[in-house]
Amino acid sequence: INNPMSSAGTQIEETLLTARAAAKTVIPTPSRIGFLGLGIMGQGMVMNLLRSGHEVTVWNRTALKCREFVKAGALKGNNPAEVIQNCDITFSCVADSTAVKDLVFGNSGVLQGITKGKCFVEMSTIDEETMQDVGEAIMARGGVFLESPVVGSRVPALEGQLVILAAGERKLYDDCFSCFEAIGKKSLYLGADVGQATRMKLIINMVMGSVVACLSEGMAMAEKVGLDQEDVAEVFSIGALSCPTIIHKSQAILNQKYDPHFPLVHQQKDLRLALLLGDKVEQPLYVAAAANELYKKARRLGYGDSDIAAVYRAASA
Ligand code: NA7
Repeated sequence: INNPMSSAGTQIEETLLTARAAAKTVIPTPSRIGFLGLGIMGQGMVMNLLRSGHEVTVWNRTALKCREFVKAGALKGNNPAEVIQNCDITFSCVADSTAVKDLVFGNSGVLQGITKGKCFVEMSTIDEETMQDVGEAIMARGGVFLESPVVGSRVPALEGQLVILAAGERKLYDDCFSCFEAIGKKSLYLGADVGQATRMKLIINMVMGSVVACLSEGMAMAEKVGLDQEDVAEVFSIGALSCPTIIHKSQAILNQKYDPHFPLVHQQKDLRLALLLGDKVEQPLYVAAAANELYKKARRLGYGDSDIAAVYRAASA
């Protein structure tokens, strides 16, 4: 009944349908684009690259996830090295630092495909040291490197409304113009210093994780003191706290709908990484540290693959 392959297939078909609904005019670069990682974020980004007329070669660890994208016009690479060899600019968006290291330094990995002038753009949210190691390794082989984590979750990825944060080689940032146009509503170049974009992304996600954790505690307390959670959500939606995160996550809590827009396990990773960054620069992070504990508890309760709104389960346990 619970065949993960067939459920992956259904989710991807839904992704394709939603992505088709978005419309944008982009003049695609003639460069051949590679994309490694067809998770929640990669799926939306690749569809928007294809829709805007880019030539895209995809690869994913679980190869089955490539199928719908090939049907939609993508080419398929057999491994990361082959994608790099066949493309001019290759993007990567995978789970975490371990995944990035496997992908870049592993057998038939990115590094093996890098030759002089090959361009690699790392979009995953990882620790700055790994990002810098990857950048140095790419450049040591004559490649060109840009880090570009993105702000936004499943729906902004599908609708081409991400915010792209970039640092590294300026020319590569410029060469990515049509790709960033296709996947995002805004891109920012934060300088040549690789790590700056990651730092910005971690701060944004640290604040978001703390906000959603606090919302969960508020909703849990509302129930304990006999308030109707629907009333609380309504007051949020009309007051000064009315913003997409509070509105969508309070609705998710009300409806107990935790299908992943932003997997909880990734939110906890980002809090953990933000805490490490705070440690380095002696910045106290009391609120984020407490929020991190709540997400850890939610993971322990089995909600790692659910949406971050499931942190409510830990708050209300
Ligand atoms: P998902 O939906 O959890 O997808 C994770 C992706 O990472 C998916 O394509 C995985 O492949 C891939 N992955 C995980 N581990 C590995 C290893 N070891 N090697 C290669 N590929 C791997 O994440 P999102 O799309 O929501 O997020 C991606 C990033 O953007 C993340 O850093 C977020 O914080 C922001 P699979 O399909 O499981 O074979």
